[in-house]
Amino acid sequence: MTDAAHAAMWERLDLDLEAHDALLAVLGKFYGDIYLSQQGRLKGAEYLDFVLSEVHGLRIREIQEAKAAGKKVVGTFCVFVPEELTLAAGCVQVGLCAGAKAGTELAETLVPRNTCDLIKSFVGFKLARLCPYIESCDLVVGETTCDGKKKAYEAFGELANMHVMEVPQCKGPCDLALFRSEIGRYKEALEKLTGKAVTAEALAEATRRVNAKRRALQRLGRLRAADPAPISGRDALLVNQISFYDDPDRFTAKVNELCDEMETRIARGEGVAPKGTPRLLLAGCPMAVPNWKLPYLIESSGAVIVGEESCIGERNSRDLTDETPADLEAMLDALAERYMKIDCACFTPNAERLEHIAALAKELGADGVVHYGLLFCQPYAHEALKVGKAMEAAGLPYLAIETDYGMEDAGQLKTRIEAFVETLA
Ligand code: BJ8
Repeated sequence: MTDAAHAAMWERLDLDLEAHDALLAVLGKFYGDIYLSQQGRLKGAEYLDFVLSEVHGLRIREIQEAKAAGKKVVGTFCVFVPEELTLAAGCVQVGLCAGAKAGTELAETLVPRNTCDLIKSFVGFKLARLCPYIESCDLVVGETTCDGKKKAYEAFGELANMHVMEVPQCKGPCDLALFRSEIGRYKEALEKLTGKAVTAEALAEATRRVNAKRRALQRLGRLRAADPAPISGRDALLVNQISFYDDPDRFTAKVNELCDEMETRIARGEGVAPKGTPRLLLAGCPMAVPNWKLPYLIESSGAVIVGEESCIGERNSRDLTDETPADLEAMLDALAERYMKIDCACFTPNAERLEHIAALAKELGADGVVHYGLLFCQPYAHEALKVGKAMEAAGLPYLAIETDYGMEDAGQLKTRIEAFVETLA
């Protein structure tokens, strides 16, 4: 696709072309510095480079072609939106990434200044007309997770066609029943959007496809237990980020190819960093594209990241949806059960998250845990304290970091990370 064809497509989507060009230039430079500078990358990382280089190009064209063929596009911000149902309704689902500082001043006209950058980013991208994914959506699905998001959706609903799912805050039987009814309400919203009923056959097929994607990510996650680490944390994060917007079947095939290559590399005793390099588990808030700051700082400080306990990471692939039910209602029950296992910090109590982090660190042979909290994120700030105590009890060195999307604190963070990594060596 030529530059002119790209530009014409973005113009049809009513993007601010000048600001969008500037964004892509910054993104390209950032990607070059953080990704292309890495040594010993897997050959399969070419897929990641290609997807990223065409993130606003070929993938958007595919989505436009799907729309022209009658498909609807659904945008999401959270892993509570069941992709199985979206695909069963014949729609394309895309994650609306929200990982860059963009349109911040505009965003602050709709949300308070002391709102996390993830929220400001999705509001800013929309108001500044910078994101071809948002502009391609026929429906945007929000969810009542943290207070910041749910109040932001009230404002965002003025800008886009929105459906908001109610996510309970506790995990008792009545909460499961509530979420089950929300699954039914989401199914109805999709049926209204497409004019077609979701069938049991379509949902069974979609569940198999989404589970296949999760199985590929689980396989990749398990291979990261090897020492030397067969893939960098940066590339593994990118795999997880891409999982939210690439075609699901292509993604699954490519990740399995990447895993084949990782197995060969492990058998040869090769990796991205020498055996014995300090290994860290990154836990906390999700890191959407292009939020690569902290992984870069960690991996340029003498450590390698071996896992991400995050929604753009293991939390999103840990649980499969039961594929055995044969009738539609039982399949919807299975979806509610699977999604209510997610251990987001928005739940109270949320002790299972502490157990998951300790277990994951052990499985991956992590030498320590770094907790990432996004500035102004209350749920993860609270849990950072609890995770610290749990890691102390598990005998795991721990560093809690709170930061935003800006680079102003990069030097200070690097000093803290280097000091932490030195204690592990
Ligand atoms: S299931 S983690 S994707 S809500 S960083 S916006 S929590 S103030 S992102 Fe999340 Fe779903 Fe939970 Fe996962 Fe609020 Fe915190 Fe901002 Fe956050």
